[in-house]
Amino acid sequence: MFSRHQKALAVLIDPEDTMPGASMTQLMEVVNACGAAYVFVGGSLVTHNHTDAVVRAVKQQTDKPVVLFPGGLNQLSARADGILFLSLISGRNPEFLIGKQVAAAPLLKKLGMQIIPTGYLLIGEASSASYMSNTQPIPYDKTAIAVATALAGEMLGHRVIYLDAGSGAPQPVPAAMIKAVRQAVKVPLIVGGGIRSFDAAYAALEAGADVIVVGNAAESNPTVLNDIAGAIKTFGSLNIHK
Ligand code: 1GP
Repeated sequence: MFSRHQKALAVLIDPEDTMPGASMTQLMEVVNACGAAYVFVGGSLVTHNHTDAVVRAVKQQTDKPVVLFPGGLNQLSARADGILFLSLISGRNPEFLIGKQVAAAPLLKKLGMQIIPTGYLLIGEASSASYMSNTQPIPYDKTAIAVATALAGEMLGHRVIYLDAGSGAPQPVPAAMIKAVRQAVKVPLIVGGGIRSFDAAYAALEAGADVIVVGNAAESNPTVLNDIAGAIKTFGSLNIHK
């Protein structure tokens, strides 16, 4: 679903913050108009079982692929086009490396959606994701550890590497780290967390991100997506990938 040859924007909808309704409709109008390639759905802490209703509402409002980015087993939906089948390889918590995946696999097999094996790295400071997963993120300046971890993820068979500074991160993943990981692995690279502006998006893309993920900034001000999509356009691609 992801490509190393065309840069793309994914907009993240956290079902804890955005339910079907006026604010989702407003967000989806901008998502459709700005040329985002994907909608991701998921969150670190979702306290209800309405993810399916959120995915249904999103699918009613866009034809872009909807990809689950689940923080837990209560965030699955048969209506999604695919799932980032995450293994939290920056951490050492077996539940998030393999435990939840074992619990989810039989159900996912029945649902038949595209499974995207994803080596997931939390970067930077403590975040909701690091807290909820009981794992330590890789510090912003420990580039060599991020590179070694991403390499191990690729060697283990992950098809995508996702560097995430965490939702609402004060600083995005540093360009130097993205660049070093990009040089080390061949698989597509997703980068997210704290990307709120054209400049931050441009820096991540220039450093080698193939897909940038924007959540919080779009939830609080959907029109920022137009600026961020502009950063994608400067790299000559704004496309929907299947
Ligand atoms: C978090 O990468 C995503 O998992 C998006 O982060 O909400 O900060 O954009 P933001």
